[in-house]
Amino acid sequence: MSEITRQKLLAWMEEKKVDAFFVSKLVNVRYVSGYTSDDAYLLLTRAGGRYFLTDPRYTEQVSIECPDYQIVEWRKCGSVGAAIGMLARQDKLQKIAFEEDDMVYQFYSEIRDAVDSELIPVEGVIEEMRSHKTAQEIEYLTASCQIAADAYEKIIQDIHVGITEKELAAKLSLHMVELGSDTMPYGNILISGARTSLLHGIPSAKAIEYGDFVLMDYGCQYKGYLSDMTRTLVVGKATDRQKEVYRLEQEMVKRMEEKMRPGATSKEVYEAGADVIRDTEYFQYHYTGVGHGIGMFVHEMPFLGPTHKYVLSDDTVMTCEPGIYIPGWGGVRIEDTLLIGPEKTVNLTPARKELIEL
Ligand SMILES: [Mn+2]
Repeated sequence: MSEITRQKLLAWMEEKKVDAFFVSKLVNVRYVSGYTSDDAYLLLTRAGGRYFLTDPRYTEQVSIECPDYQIVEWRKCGSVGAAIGMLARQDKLQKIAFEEDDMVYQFYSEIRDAVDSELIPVEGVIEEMRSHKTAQEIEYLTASCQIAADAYEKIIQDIHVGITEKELAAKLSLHMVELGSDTMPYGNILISGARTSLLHGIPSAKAIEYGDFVLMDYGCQYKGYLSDMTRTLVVGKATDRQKEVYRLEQEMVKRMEEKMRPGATSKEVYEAGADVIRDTEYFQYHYTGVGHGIGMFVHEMPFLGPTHKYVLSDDTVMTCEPGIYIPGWGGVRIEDTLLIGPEKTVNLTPARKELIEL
C-alpha cells in the first residue's frame, strides 16, 4: 500500500503546487513508509526525494523496512527542524506542507526558524487516503477482528464472581496475543456493574458481582491494523430492565448496520439507530458518536453521528456502536466492525450478539 500512497501524495503535491510534504504523525509515517517503530519523520518531495529522518537507534531498522528511503540522522543537524532546513536548502524546497494537527508550538517554531521555505499547514490529507482501504488492509483488518471475536469466547470462560476487572482485562490481552495479535493489544475497556455507564471507563480493582453487566470494549493489533468490538453480558440472571435495555440496543445495532451502505450519510445511519429509542425514556441516555473508521488508528475518518457530514464510500472499514448509558445504573454497548464493500456490507466481527447470562 505504501507505493500507492506515495503516488497519491505526489499527485496531491502536484495539484497543490507544494514542493514537499513533511509527515510527522507516527501512524502516517507507518502508513506511507511501512516503518514500525519510533522517532520517525518523512520528507517527501515533489521531485521524488524520499527522506527518512530518525536517530541512530533506528537507522538499521529503517534500512531494512524502508530501503527506498534516504536516511537522515537528524541529530547530526542538531534538531529535526535543522535537518529539514538542510534538506530544504539542498533541494530548493519553497513550499513545504506539514500536518497542522500534529504540531506543538515549540516544534513548529523550530522548523520555522530553520527554513526559508513557506510552511503550508494541511489537515486530513493522509487521513482521507487512509479511509479508503486496499485489499491487503482489508485482509489484515479481517484477521484482527477475527482474533478479537475468538478472544470473546475465551474470556467468557474466565468471567466469574470475585475476579476483578483488571484481572479480566489482562487475561483478555493475553488471549489475543495467544491467538496471533501483535504483542501490543491496545487499551481495553473492561468494566462491570454500575460502572458500565462510563463510556470509556478503565478496568479497576472492582470484583465482578452477581447480577453485574460486564462491558468489554476492546480490540487488538494485527500487522499494525486494529480491531474494535464491544459486547455486554450479564453475570447471573438478567433483570427485566437489563433485558429491555439490551433488546433496544440490539435493535439499534441492527437498524444501523442495515443502513451502512455506500452513499449513506453519517446522519442517516445515526438516525436509524436513534429512531428505535426516540420515544422511550432511554433516548436521554444515548451518546451521539456511534461509529468511526478504523485502520492503523482506532478512531479515524469517517465518523458516524448527527453532525458529521461524511458519505460512506465502498471501500471503508468502520464500526457501528450505539449505546445506552444510565448513570448510576449501568450501560449497554454492542460494537461491530463492518466492511462497507461495493457489493455488500460484511460484518467483520463474528461474535454472538444475543444476551448472554453467565
Ligand atoms: Mn469503537
